[in-house]
Amino acid sequence: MEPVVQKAGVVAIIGRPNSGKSTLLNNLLGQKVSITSPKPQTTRFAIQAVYEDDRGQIIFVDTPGVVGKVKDQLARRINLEAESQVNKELDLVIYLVDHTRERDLEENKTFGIVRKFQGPKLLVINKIDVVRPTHIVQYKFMEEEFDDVVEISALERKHLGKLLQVIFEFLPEGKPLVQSKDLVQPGLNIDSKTFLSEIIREKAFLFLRREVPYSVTAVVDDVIVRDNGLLYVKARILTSADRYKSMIIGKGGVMVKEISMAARKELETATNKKVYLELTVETDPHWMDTV
Ligand SMILES: Nc1nc2c(ncn2[C@@H]2O[C@H](COP(=O)(O)OP(=O)(O)OP(=O)(O)O)[C@@H](O)[C@H]2O)c(=O)[nH]1
Ligand SMILES: [Mg+2]
Repeated sequence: MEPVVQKAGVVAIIGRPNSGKSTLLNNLLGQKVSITSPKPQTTRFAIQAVYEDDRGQIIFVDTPGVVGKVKDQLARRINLEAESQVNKELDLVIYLVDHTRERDLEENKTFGIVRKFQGPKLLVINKIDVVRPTHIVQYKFMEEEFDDVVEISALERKHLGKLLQVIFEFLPEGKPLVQSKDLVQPGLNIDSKTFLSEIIREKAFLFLRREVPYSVTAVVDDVIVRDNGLLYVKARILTSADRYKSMIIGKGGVMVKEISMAARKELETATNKKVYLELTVETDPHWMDTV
């Protein structure tokens, strides 16, 4: 039976770096739209994606985590992103916390942003698949500031159904905000070239150490479907300094090869095509000015 009441709304996922926001978004959608990694500020811009079922439509907004210590202008800009999303029209905010880490200044900075939101707020405690260490008591303390609390494991997809149910409860009645027929993919603000470059950046984040990932971005210049069905992707990793460039290339090119191979594999799964990835590394001291 068709339900009579349809719900619709915009829901932002806010949380400190690494709390699992992008993992949650991908697993709610059942499809990757946002890259993830164990390093903070993997997400650099807000990513909007649509979830839909017979209860209605949710536009999720995945936001970058706010870092405590700002090291460069990129981090400064990324840090403003979550706050600017909260100032937009939202129907609900999900505050995603990682109970395995202590509440600290960084966490409180993020909580400060969430607090400013006047509408309904959910406290979502992530990573419950991890038993120890836990600082869950510090987070439970905040319960009364929220309309509801849900414990989940974004990674292991635990209680995501329950979370969706609670989200729908708090959303207003309304018609879908985007027409499903216009949707080719759930991501609203990422075109296919951007998505391919994000996958490459994700692999760079996974393989590169220390501060090197923060010196890079990825750009896709060409995507061509060849006659034999092969997808040819020409891309560049840009880095801010020569000393990083040699680290990204690695001895005899091993590092860039590793990044490239991992990216190619995932691009093949994502596009369902054989992929040839031509990946080069370039120094561009000004790339941060253009993103
Ligand atoms: N054990 C466990 N790990 C998780 C869970 N959710 C996410 N992670 C891991 O936590 C790390 C960070 O996940 P992301 O989804 O990239 O975190 P994020 O909040 O989007 O981080 P930023 O984009 O940097 O703000 C990754 O290594 C994930 O695999 C979970 O439920 N359990
Ligand atoms: Mg993220």
